[in-house]
Amino acid sequence: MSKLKRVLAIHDLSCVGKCSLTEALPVISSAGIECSVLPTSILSTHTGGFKGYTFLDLTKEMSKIVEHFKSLNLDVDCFYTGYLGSIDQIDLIINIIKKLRKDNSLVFVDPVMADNGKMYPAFDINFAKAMVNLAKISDCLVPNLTEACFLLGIDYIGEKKYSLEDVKDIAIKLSNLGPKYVVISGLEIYENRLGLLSYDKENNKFDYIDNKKEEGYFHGTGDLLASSILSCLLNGLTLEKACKTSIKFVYNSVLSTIENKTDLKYGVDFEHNILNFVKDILESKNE
Ligand code: PXL
Repeated sequence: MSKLKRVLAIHDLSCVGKCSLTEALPVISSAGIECSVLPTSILSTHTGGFKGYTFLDLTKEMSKIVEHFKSLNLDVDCFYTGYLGSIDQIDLIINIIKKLRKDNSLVFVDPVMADNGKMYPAFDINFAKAMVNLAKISDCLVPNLTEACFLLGIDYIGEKKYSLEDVKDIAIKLSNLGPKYVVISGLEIYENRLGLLSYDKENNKFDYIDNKKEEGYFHGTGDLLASSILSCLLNGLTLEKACKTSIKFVYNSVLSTIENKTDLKYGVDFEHNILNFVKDILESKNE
C-alpha cells in the first residue's frame, strides 16, 4: 500500500443540493485519498435554483482553523479550492496556501463564479480579478468557458459560434498565468455535443473530449468533474486519461438523473455511478 495522500478541500458546505463539499468528500475518499476540509461558508442550499437560502460566512473561523493546522505541521498533498464567498476569502486562501504548501504539493483551482455567460449571484468583475491571483499560484486550473473568459477579462465567446482553435488560444493564455494543466469545460463547439479541452503545457498536448448534450441545467456537474479529475490525477493518471475517466462518470451521473426524474436543482445522481468510476481508476492504474 502506498502512503495515503491528503487533499485539503476549501469549499462551501451547501447542506442540500449536491455541489462543492458534498461532492468532493465522497468522490475523493472513494478514490482512495483522504479529504480534509476547510469550509468557507455554510449555506442551507446552493445559490442556483433555490429561493431563501441562508449563508454563514466562515472567513474569521478559517483563520483560526488554519492556525491550528499550522501547529500540527499538517502534510497537505493537494490544495483544492472551489466556491469561495468573498474577495477577502480569496486573499486569505492565497496566504494559507503559500504558508502550508510544500515543494511537491499540487494546487488545484476550480474558479467557481459563473456559467452560461453570467456570474453567479453575489459575484462581480472584481471577484474575477481577485480570482486571477489564485489562478496564478495554481498547478491545475479547471474553469468552464464562462469563467475562463472572465479570468482573461475578455467578452464571453459563447454568445456566437466559436472554434476549437479559439478555445486552445484561451487555454494557452490561461496557462501563461501559471498553471501547467488547464481544463476548460462546458464547450458547445459541435452541434448537440458538450465537451472539454485539456491542455498540458509541459508536453504541449491538447485533448478534446465530448458527449451528447442532454437537455437541462445539471447543478453541481462542474464541481463533480473537478473533484473527479483531481482524484484521477492524484492516482497517477495522465491529464488526458483523468479527463476521459471523469467525463464518463459525470455523463453517466447525468443519465441516471434523467432516468430517475430527479429534480435537477438537487444535483446529479452520482452515487449510482461512483463504484464504476473507482473501477475505471483502478483499471487505468493497472494498464
Ligand atoms: O456548483 C457551484 C456552486 C457551489 N457552491 C454554491 C453554489 C454553486 C453554484 O451555484 O451556489 C454555494
